[in-house]
Amino acid sequence: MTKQETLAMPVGVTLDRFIKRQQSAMPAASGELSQLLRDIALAGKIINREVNRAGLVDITGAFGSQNVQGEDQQKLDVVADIRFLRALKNGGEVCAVITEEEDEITYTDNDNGKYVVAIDPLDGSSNIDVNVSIGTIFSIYRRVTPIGSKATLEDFMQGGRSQVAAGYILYGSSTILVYTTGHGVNVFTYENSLGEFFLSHNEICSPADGSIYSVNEGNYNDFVSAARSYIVNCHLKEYAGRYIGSLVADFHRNLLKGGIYLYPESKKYPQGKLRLLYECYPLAFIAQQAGAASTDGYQDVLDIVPRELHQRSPFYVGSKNMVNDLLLHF
Ligand code: P6P
Repeated sequence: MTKQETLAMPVGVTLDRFIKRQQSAMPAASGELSQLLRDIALAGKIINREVNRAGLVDITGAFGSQNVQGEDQQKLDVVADIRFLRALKNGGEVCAVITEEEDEITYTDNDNGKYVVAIDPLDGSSNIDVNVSIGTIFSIYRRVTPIGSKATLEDFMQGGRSQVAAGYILYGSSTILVYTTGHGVNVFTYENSLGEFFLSHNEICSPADGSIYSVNEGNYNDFVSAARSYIVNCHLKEYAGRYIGSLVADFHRNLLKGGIYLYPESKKYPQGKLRLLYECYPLAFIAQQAGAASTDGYQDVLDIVPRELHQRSPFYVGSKNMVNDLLLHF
């Protein structure tokens, strides 16, 4: 089977078989990344079950504590954080993790793990108790510090173009896992009755144009002027405003249908609200691989230089031609 045949697999193949076939198409692959992707998918299945049960077992309310963002931690946030950290620790392929829910690096005690992971275990958590779609966003790097040593900040400060894989899980009307390893973007839909993810969209190619814009217009007066000017442009073109308030849900719809998501810098968020390492970089990688684009208004998001773990960034992502139109306003 040629690499092209291997990579162009039929819809309906399971995630596990897809990962195996992709690995076989890359002789240098030794299986650790494949196993890491399986570990993430397993945690996603567990969170999917928790999200589906949330209304029944009272784990949707605020947990009382606050995360590094100063946001009330919803119980599902905490559950998701624990589940992903446990899956990554038990999987053995990861030596360290940064997560939105923890201030500092979390070490897995697997110092022989080749990879580090940056993750937002459950983004959009303010939507949890009103049954709106929420998501997990993850980014994977090969560590740069010596295997066997303790991971350091340097392993997480490699920059967006050093990601070896990135993806998201969207817990919505159906639960999907979307990821890239730099060879295109594929979508897997979860079949609850079988406990399996099945390939449902092969090699996504995002429309170059769109007529959907996603932004919280309530903050319009607070946005940087270039963003305000572009939003007026959207009004004049009679684009459809679609804003779920859950980044993964807005991103995924725009990726498939065409559109642009905007979270500009503002007086309230002078560096932007979204987090570079576990929200902007992974979605920017997926956008790039699907023929879409991203920017902070001044450069491709993947080229932003990371300085700290929970660094914020302005984030504009979506159809290539819409992002290019936006840049004309900066
Ligand atoms: P706002 C959720 O908190 C989140 O990080 C994204 O999922 C979402 O797009 C955005 O923030 C919503 O922020 O300020 O519009 O409520």
